[in-house]
Amino acid sequence: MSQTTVENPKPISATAPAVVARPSTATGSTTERKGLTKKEIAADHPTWCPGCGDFSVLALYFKLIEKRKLHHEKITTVAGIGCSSRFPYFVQAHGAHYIHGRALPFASGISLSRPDLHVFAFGGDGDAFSIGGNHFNHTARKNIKMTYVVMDNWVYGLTKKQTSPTSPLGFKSKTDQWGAVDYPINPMKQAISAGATFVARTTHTNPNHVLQMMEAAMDHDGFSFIECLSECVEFYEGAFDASNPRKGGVFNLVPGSHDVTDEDAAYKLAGEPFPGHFGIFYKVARATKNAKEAEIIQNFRGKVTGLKDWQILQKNFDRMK
Ligand SMILES: Cc1ncc(C[n+]2csc(CCOP(=O)(O)OP(=O)(O)O)c2C)c(N)n1
Ligand code: SF4
Ligand SMILES: [Mg+2]
Repeated sequence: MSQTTVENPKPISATAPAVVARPSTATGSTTERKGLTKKEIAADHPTWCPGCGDFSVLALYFKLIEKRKLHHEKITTVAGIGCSSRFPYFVQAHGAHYIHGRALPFASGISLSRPDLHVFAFGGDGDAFSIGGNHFNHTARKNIKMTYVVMDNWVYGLTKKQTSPTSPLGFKSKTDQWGAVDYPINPMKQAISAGATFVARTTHTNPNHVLQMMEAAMDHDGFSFIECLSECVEFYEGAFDASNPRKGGVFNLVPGSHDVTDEDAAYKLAGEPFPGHFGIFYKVARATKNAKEAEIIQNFRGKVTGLKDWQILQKNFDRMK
């Protein structure tokens, strides 16, 4: 099963300088385009509760944009509904705060029609695995190029404490006053089994690691999924203490010997009891839907040379009569 071993990334180096040198012009002068600064990319002040883990994820997204010198026309930020899904409001860039559970179909449309930019989707455990569960599975199996960060807080935060699909058994909430009785979803297993080609796990309490995972996910040619633990201090305080060394927990990286192309080994990691390991569990190369569709379009265009796009479309409609 294993082919070449793709390593979990090495620790990140210092942030690169913020000025991009562009190729010299014919006149010999150099056009410089500065990368976006945090100030330029930050929009409204986030309305999250003080101490919410989502702040950390947003800050690291800004850092990623700064570090990788992503310009406005090269990124878009999409989300569904939930506290975590407010994310695009706080980013001064193209994006959409879309329908509950429907971030991925919307993001898929952008990804398939705009291969020149990278789509980031953000959302919560409810948005991803309850109402959006079907879309998650299908986007993963189609391997549509984008990065999906699920800010998992094991609860519905926005609607004030209902049991979510990732809430552990026994969790007392407004919908399970005597404790949750339904077996929770394991996001990592779900992603691997659905066909995601990049599956990683991180936590908001380790900023360097979040950034590393976001960078690696963005560089992956396919559907890249990150489960990022993000504490809801209002309705599930202390949920992830066991993974936080500052709270007496342990943060263990995926062992260096782990082969990320080995699906069985990835399941094994995913099945470990909390807090488990953090890092890239699974990463394989498989043709994206983007590439397959582009090939179909190119082949078709080859057969109808000389026609404009609207004429090809007209021909298609005529044929359907
Ligand atoms: C169609 C629809 N159903 C239900 C809701 C109510 N609702 C809004 S957010 C949410 C759950 C959000 O939970 P999660 O995705 O975990 O986000 P969090 O707030 O925890 O970050 C629900 C049930 C809605 N807005 N739309
Ligand atoms: S309710 Fe929870 S998830 Fe929502 S902003 Fe507050 S701390 Fe964050
Ligand atoms: Mg949630």
